[in-house]
Amino acid sequence: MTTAPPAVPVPSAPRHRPDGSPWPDRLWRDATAVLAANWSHDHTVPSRRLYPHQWSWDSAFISIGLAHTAPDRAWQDLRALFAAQWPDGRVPHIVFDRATAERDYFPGPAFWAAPAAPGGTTGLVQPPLHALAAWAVYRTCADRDPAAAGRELAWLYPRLVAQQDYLADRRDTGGAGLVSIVHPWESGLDNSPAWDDALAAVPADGRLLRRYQRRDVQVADAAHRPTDVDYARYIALAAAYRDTGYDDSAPLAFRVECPAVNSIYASAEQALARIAVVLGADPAPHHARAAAVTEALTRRLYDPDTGMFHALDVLAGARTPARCVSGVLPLMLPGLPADVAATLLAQRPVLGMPYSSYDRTAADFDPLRYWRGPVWINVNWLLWRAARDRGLPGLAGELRSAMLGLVTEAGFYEYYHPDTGAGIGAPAFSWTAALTLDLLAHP
Ligand code: 2M8
Repeated sequence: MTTAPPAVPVPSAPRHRPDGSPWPDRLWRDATAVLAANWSHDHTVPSRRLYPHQWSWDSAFISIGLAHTAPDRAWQDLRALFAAQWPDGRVPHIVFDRATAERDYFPGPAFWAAPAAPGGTTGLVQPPLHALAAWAVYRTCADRDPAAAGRELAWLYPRLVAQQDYLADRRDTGGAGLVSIVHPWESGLDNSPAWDDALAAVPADGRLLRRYQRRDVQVADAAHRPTDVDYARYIALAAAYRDTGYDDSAPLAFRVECPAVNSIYASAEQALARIAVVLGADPAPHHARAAAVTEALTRRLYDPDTGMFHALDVLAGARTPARCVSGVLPLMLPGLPADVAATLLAQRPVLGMPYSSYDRTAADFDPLRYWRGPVWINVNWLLWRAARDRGLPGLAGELRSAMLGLVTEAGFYEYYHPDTGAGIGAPAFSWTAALTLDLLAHP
């Protein structure tokens, strides 16, 4: 379904820098052009070279931006992803593009294939951001074509519910109502120091990397990517899960409760409650699960001594001491106790502005290596939304200016150097372009 480039309406809302001068008009046009160039048949790829397939939470972020310029593509991106949903409800973390060669991404479809599993996808998941995205796309599109937006929402709703039910029924390893991830890739914050302790228990078998070849370091700077030791562990974990037939009840070496994943999981229930009201369904179960997850998250992952949340290694029964941006993402949750929210807001000196992915004061803070220091637009966008929802216009304004400043100066990169603002990782990166559109549309 390759169609002509979409129309590009420029928002009428004023969009000015803090000093009153306007953000350049080219930002809107260039962001739109990045998304048009990354459109592939029926979905958007995160990056043509580094990530040439469809990624789950990328599609959620991307649809939020596309809603402003190409509503049909916004819905289509979500549809393509949910068309690949597994019978057990899981939404795969990658849907492989059949037209893309196996050698263009590792680990590709042949690596993930398992006898009883649906083909053409991985068996991992990513943060369930899609209900929030569906609601955001609906809000952007409903004024223009309410009937079409309502139809899309009605198609997605049962699938979004099944996605949440899979996580609730199959991933509550800790038994407290939180989701456990079984691989760092499931967090989306793949290389975060939050996983270092839990990963240390996973053997790093170098033979795995001799048998397979990393593709990422052929198309990106190796200093910006995970080390070979970490990558060997990623491959070992993925192969072990695959060899169980993606059985969540099998003994797996990595089971971690991540504050970011669980914040997004709870936020999804809030979005589903809003969607349910529009569709005439009952919002009460969604409100109930959102409240229960918020309570469990605070009880299990919050550390009053550091004033932030920390990932919990369920198998070892230990919280990581690492202070990562995931540890302040519970700001997304309206039900968070006010005193806890206040301590999260006080973490600015640790994480900086815009927020870095990791503690800037830590000895192993790395401004270049992905998720171990650099600034990411997607998590800053989530915090910007949280600040707006919490009635913190000062913080929301600072985050918006900081993000727009980065993309204006450097372009739409995958991530940014926290000190110099230089773009790192993949250029022409889809979620950065998409979320820029959303920032520009919301002064
Ligand atoms: C990165 O992850 C992939 C594996 O899923 C990779 O490194 O190959 C992460 O930043 C992840 O959050 C993102 O969804 C993906 C595609 O942008 O890239």
